[in-house]
Order: sequence, then C-alpha cells, then structure tokens
Amino acid sequence: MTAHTISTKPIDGQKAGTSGLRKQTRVFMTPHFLENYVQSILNGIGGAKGKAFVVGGDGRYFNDQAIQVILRMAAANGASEVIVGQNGILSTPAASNLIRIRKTDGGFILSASHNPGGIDADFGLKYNMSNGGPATETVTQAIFEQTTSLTEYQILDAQDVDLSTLGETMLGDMKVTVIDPVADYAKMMGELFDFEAIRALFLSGFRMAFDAMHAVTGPYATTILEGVLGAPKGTVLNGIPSPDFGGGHPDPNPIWAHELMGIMTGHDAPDFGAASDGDGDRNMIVGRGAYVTPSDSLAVIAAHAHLAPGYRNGLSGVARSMPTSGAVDRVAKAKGIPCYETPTGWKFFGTLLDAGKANLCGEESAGTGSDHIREKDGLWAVLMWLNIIATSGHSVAALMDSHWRTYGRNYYSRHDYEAVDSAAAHGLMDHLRAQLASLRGHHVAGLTVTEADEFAYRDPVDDSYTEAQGIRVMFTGGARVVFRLSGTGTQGATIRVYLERVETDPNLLGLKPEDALSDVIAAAQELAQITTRTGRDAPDVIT
Ligand code: G16
Repeated sequence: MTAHTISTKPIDGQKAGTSGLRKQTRVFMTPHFLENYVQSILNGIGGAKGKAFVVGGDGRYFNDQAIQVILRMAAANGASEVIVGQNGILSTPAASNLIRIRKTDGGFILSASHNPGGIDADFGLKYNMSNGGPATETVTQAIFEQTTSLTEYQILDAQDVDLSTLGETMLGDMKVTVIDPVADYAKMMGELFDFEAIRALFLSGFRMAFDAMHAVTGPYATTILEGVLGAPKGTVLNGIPSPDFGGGHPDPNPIWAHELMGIMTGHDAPDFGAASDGDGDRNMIVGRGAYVTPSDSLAVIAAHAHLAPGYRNGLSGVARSMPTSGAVDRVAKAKGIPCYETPTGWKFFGTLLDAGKANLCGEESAGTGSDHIREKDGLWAVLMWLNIIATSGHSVAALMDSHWRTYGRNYYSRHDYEAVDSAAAHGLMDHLRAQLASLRGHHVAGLTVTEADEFAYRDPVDDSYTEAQGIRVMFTGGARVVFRLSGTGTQGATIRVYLERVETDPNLLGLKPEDALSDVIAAAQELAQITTRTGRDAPDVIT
C-alpha cells in the first residue's frame, strides 16, 4: 500500500451551510471534489497524525464509496484508528455518541439529512468534533479557508476495506474497527428512559406506528421498540434503509410523512405515531388525530422531562433556535430555569451543553435533544414521549390540551418557498432589511409592529459573534414573523417564513393554525412582497 500525494486546486462552493457541506450527489462525485473537502477538513483541524475518528453515514447513495475514500485519506494522513459502523451505517446521534464514548478526536458523518438520496438527489458530509457535536463556527471557517487554497491531498492506494464484518483490520498503519451501529446507542437509551414503564405500556395493548421513512433509523427503532421494549412486530414501518429512501423525501413532517399522517388520522388509528429523518436526528410526534409541532414538543418535554430517569434531577436550562416558537420559554420561566435563544443550527447549542448551562435543546425544524450527546436525536425524542405517556398515563391529545391550558398556545407554522431564484430571494431579504429601521409603530395587515431587527448572537460561553441570522418582526400581542434563507438547500434559495401568535384565551385554543395565523400570514406577505418578488402565490411546503 502506497500513500500518494495528488496535486489539486481549490474547487468553488465548498462552503459549509447550516450543517456541513450539502450538494447534489453528482457534484460530490466529480473528480477531486470529495477528496479536496476531506483534506481541507483534516488540514483545518490541524492534521490527522495519531488521531482517531468515527466514520459513518445514513446509507444514502454514494455513502459506501465515500467512506472508502475517507478511510484511505485518513490512513495516508497518519490517523491511528477509524471506527466505522457496519456496512458504513451510523445514524447522526449514534455517531455523536460513539465519538464521545470512544473518546475519538472527531468524526465524519455522511448525510444530507432530510434531503432525498440517489444519484440525482443530494449528498453531504460534515465534521463533528471531540465533544460529538458539529464543528464550531471557528473550525468551520478554518476548514473553508483550506478549501480556497488547497494544492494537494494524500490518499492511500489500497483495496476497499470489508465493512460488512465486525472486528478490526489494518489499512496501512491505521486500525479500522467495524462496530455494530446500534448496540451502544440502544444501551444509552436504556439508561436515560424508564424502559420498564414503556414495556408495561406496550404490554397493556398500547399501539404505535413508527415511520422510519426507509432511512437509517429503521434498524435502531426495530431493535429498541420491537426488540427491547416489546412493541408488536410491524410497529416500525419502512424500516429497511435504502440508498434512495424508497424514492421518498425522508423529512418527518406532515407533508412528507403523509403515510403516517394517514394512519394517525384514519379509522382505528394507533395511540401514538412518530417518524424520523434520513440520518435519524429529526423527529415527528403525532397522537391519534393530534399532530404536535416541534416547538410544542420541546415545551412539553421541558415540562415533563423529570419523569424520565436520566432527567430526574430536573433541567439546568433550555435552549431553542431563534425561529422556534416561544412555547418553551414559558415553561422555563415557570420552572425558574434559563432559556437561551440561538441562531439556527445545532452547532450553536454545543457550548451551552458543554458548559452545563442547558441540558435540553430544540428547533422548529423537528430537532430535539439533550446533553446525552451533541446532536439532535430523533429516537430519543420518541422515547421521551413514550416515557412521558407511560408514566403520566395521558394520551398525546390530553397532554397537549393540558399544556395549552397551563401555558397558553403558540400557534405556529412555517412556510417554505423552495428553489427560488437566488437573486430574487436575496432581493427579498434586502428589501426587508431596508425597512427595519422604520417599521416600529407601523400597522401591517391590521397588526402593529413593536420591534423589528436582524438576529445576531453572542455566544455566552466562548464569546463568538454571529450576525445576519434572520429578520424578525414582532407585533403587539406576542405575534411574530421571521424571514430566513435556508442553509441546507442545494438548488437556488429556500425562503423560510416562520409565523407565530400566542393565545391564552381557553376558548380559543383549538383553532386551525392557518386560521389563527391568518393576519400574521397577511402581514408577512405585505412586508416581504413574496408573490411579487418570487412569482410564487403559495408556499411549496407548509409545516
Ligand atoms: C440542519 C441543522 C438544524 C437546522 C436545520 C434547518 O438540520 O442541523 O440545526 O435547524 O438544518 O436549517 P435551515 O433552515 O438552514 O435549512 P438537519 O436535520 O438538516 O441536519
């Protein structure tokens, strides 16, 4: 086996977005594209010599080939060991856990998350650090700088490593350890949650449908729900991961998880429904006929987390991304614990979790998690809900009803305009930005603006400063609209419009969100001139 140094030159567009580098698969497959980015990561973290890494992905198209390249490059760059999930499979939360428990220097996670997979779909790669969390802004910037000046990369000339057999092999001087992707993760879940209570719940006839969406969570959910917890066979739907996610869009929301929504709103619906995404870090929670928004799920978990053994001592604090609704804020206030508001992206929670300032985090984009790892965790959220249901004895609908009666309801919706012409999307944001200074006191669609700004964040732990994280307009009575451009799309620009209104009148807690939010929706349209500027008269996705 020989290590080769290959000459290369910088490739445009290797700038990470909200969560690592996401591109169309064919872009990742162009000569040197993957290699350049992997070498930039290795250089950006100060080299690989003597370091140990975790590598795994969600099994999407090109996962297997990309892993072999990463292994050969890690070996040529002097890494001492790489731990890989069997057949290259690791969910994002499982990878985060492995980095932490095996005390490696970091890890490579291959996924484009909820984006579709296949040669004509999307691929992605992100680097996580030794705390198990996504690279911080500083490291992300260092990696990007490498991509703009790279002249060579190192790669071993070797056969593919057999990743189907558990155990250790050598690749040059580097040890490759192939492990069971599920075992350590399942053990950790057993330590955090009351598995006895959940087992008893299933034994009593409680029925659940879990949609793995043909993605990576299938084996994890099957082992834990049907194996360890005794849920009936067939509880897990679409549980075999496939490279193109069965041709679907593995995004757990009512639009893309419509099969599950059909089951949960149909005749003889099960008691509980849940889904997770391509790489297993997002989740959707739905009761019989009762969809729970991710923001509400975070608030309910904050209110009841003490029912789970891992959180028996209560929460030290909570954190949410800025566009996430303020539902959790009121729970934190009632409990007398701090609530942090961060920019979108799980990477911003890492310092808070490491410092013990918060041990529960969540985002409107279907992400919830805690300090057990440094990623959001889909199955964790599902097990937390099962634990809450099992120990409280209440259904999802009853839990939501009593939550809203106690804390009020944050009606919430997100409208996405996808693959919009990039110049038009930036023009829309510039148009909003230009109005900010003069909006206060203005009446828009019957609402009065109380404040308008562009969100910026100073990290209370490492003092790093991040600007331009979304434009927010607040109205009297606690209503709000936020405008952001997504950092995870791969075509044109995606405009996200986040709409929210607080209702505390007990007689008005059961409205349809789109009705409750009609004035905020009209205000968003008027402020941003969405239709005129994008040519779209309706959002592509409403969640
Ligand atoms: C990623 C990030 C999340 C973020 C989401 C949406 O999730 O990890 O923190 O909320 O993207 O980001 P954006 O609004 O910029 O598209 P995932 O599940 O895609 O890795």
